[in-house]
Amino acid sequence: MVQLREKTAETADFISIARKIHVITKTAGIPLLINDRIDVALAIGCEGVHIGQDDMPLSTARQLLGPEAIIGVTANSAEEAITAAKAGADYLGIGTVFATLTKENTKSIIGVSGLRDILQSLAASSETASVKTVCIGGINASNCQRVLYQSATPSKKLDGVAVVSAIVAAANASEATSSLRKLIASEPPFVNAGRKRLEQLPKRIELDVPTHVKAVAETNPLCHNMTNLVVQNFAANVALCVGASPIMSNNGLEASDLANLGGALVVNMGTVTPEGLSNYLQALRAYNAVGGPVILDPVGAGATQQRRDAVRQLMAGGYFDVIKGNENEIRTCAGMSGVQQRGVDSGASTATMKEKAELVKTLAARERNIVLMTGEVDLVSDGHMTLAVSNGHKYLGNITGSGCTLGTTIASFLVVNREDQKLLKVLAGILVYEIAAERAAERADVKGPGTFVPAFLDELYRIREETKTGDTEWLTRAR
Ligand code: 3NM
Ligand code: MG
Repeated sequence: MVQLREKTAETADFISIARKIHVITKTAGIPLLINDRIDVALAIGCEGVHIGQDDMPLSTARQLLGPEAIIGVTANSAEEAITAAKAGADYLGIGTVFATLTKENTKSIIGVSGLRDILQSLAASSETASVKTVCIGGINASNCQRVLYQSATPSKKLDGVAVVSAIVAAANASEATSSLRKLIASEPPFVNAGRKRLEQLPKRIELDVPTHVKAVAETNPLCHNMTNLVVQNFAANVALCVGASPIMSNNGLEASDLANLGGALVVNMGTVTPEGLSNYLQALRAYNAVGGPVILDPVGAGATQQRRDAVRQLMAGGYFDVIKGNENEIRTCAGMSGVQQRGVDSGASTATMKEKAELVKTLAARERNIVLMTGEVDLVSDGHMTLAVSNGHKYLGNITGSGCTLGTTIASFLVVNREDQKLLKVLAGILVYEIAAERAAERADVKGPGTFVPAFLDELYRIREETKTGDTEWLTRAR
């Protein structure tokens, strides 16, 4: 549909523009709606109007335009959406999804999770469940597929998207429109791999885990780390030991070339700066565009305002296949208020295992990805099934970068066997990593955290070499 949105023209000019456009849309068989101005719609006899919350009430517009007219209403909250749907709106324009320069005085930026909440509220009642919906605000070719995918609830999803600048500010409006149409009719590149849901923890774990360990060792997948300056060296060594091919680059400009080489990306915001953040966002878009797996390590996410903002922008800026963090970091990602974190340590928790598992599962279901909360017991969920892993060793908490390099390991595992379930590959990465730590800590030459680090690298390497030859005894330690 075309909506004519004209905020400054005199009425006579508005009507004249509208008439000309209506000739075009009628020829194409496409409805034309007028924004706000019922009088203009009546004057030219077009198909309907779009009204905002501060415009003429829907019931009055309906009286004036009749039952056949298409009337759309702007909704910024679940309450507004439900009211408009019950009052007989034909569709809702839900927004503002992302900050946009196109409209002044947008009420609030609801993000993809706000959009999803509104769709869920509409789905809850039969009176509102069938209203058509589009989202609006900052939607363009780079994010429309992800927004449609991540906002979808099991019972209601968007019918489409509404855009202004993505078409009218494009060099070629016609090409931009057909490209958007193609995009929204297909799923984003990142859903194709690993989307089969894991229905139960398979007996196959003894088979699956070694398969993935071998695949990493044999194919040396590229693992692109945008990581903090504390762990660059260690992360590169861990990647090499599990069999991946690491590249450490924080330069967003080369991310597109790297993404095209078919690897995975780790975004670790341990030493985030404003410039770093824009590099991460650029890289995230590049990997999303080709469906390359991306893992977010929101280091110290709740510690400072800068970090909270960075997490929000990253999660709004693209799709992460995996979000991995400690309890506080995961809470921050879930957008819970009142999370104050000291430094990057996880701090003491008062939550029960059940509450933590619920949080992990809810966030994964909301983001339609995998969420891993590390701790003494690691909890990992795809939004349907949640697994607990209790391997590992306390030395991992006494050295720097153990969380970050787990992210690197998992990223390396996400690249291989692309059709297989992501949850199993994440599990494989965790098990290799934590069982290597247990074996290292038990070695007679390991006296503490200092001697642990090289022994840990050795054990990562040994586990992969053993697995290559078919020796999977190490996996019997999995808990
Ligand atoms: N309504 P662009 S946002 C017209 O939130 C309009 O209700 C909005 O423009 C709302 O696609 C918006 O260029 C502008 O971001 C959308
Ligand atoms: Mg309006």
